[in-house]
Amino acid sequence: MALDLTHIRSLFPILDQEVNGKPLVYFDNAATTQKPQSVIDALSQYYQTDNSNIHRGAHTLADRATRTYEKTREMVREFIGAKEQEEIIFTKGTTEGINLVAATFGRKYIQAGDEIIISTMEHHSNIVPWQMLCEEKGAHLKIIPVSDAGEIDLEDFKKLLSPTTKLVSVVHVSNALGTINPVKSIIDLAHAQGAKVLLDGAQSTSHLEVDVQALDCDFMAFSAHKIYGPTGMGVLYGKREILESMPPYQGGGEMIKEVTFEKTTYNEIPFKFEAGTPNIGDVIAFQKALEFVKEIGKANIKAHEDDLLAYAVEKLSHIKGFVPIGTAKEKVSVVSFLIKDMHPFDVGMMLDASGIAVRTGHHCTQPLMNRFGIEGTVRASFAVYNTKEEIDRLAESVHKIAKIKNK
Ligand code: C6P
Repeated sequence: MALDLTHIRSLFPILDQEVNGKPLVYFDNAATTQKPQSVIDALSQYYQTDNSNIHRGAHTLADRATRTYEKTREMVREFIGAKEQEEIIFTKGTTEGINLVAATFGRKYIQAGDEIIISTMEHHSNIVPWQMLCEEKGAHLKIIPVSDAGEIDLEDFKKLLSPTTKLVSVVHVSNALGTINPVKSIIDLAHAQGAKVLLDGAQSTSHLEVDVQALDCDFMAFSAHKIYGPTGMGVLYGKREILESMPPYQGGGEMIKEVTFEKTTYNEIPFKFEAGTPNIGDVIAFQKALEFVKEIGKANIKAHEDDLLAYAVEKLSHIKGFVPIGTAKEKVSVVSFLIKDMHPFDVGMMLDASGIAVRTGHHCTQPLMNRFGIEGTVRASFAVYNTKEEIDRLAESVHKIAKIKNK
């Protein structure tokens, strides 16, 4: 089904503006997507009519806010195909979700000599928490290599797996390359060795149909702001029995059943992991982003983005000096590249001067950049509201920029 892009774009007020005298082309969607008016309105509406602290008050507003807030939990459950609402923990974002698992599951289950496996293409937020944990516990971090195309070879992964592997934590879709990893096979292989698996779903949940039960992952973390939702709100999914066996994350209000100076008992999941007043307004506003995605349909979004990716690769690859970084067979709509003899930062500045927003640098994946022997890339990442005309503008600008050094 061809999408009505004029209509879709009209839902995103920010897109209708000029930057540096040119119509904005927003190609930094892997960093954060733009928000439809419905999300912006829902946030404002919450503060205008419902603002109250949740789960505590005995008054009407508190009750209304609580019910609306909890509705998001059910919508998220459906969005990722989880079995139960209690398996959905609200966080600040992917980073907090991963840190939560490291601080609770890690604290309890990872011991000296144990091994945790990650891949070369992880975001720093799926590297540093494990390094910190390994240092504290005397455990070891093992790294799955990536090929020149930016892919994981399952044979390499199998060689790292052993009975001492306690956790495998891998990115579902690479933010820097766009690679879609073979996570179902990774999960099955890890489970066969008795290891648990965490998926970093920051970049997959916006592009792919994700079903945590079909995948059988033990945890998955993602951020609302990359799925047309607000910043400061994210989700950690975990299987009930594992979450119930884990110690709490932070101590405070909401996560307790009863507190005395002698002993505190903890609340049930998910509240055990949600200490303090949460980001109520943004959690509620996220409903509108989920509705937006559902209305268009993930399959239609994916088909449109795949079309944009193929078009962009075709256009850009003809440009002299264009060097793609990450050419995996299975990819989402991310084009990471260099222009020969030019610094990515300079390319980004020149594109910005033409009204085109891309991200440049290491994309919080320094070990991956080291693997490719580069400092960083220029990254254009597409979302549902982007068009082929915008890609024409990118290709035209890249062509002009590349000509400076590639006559
Ligand atoms: N990547 C990018 O431009 P937070 O910041 O917690 O919402 O998400 C962190 C994160 C974790 N994993 C992956 C794969 C990610 O892509 C990100 C965020 C942004 O690529 C900002 S660095």
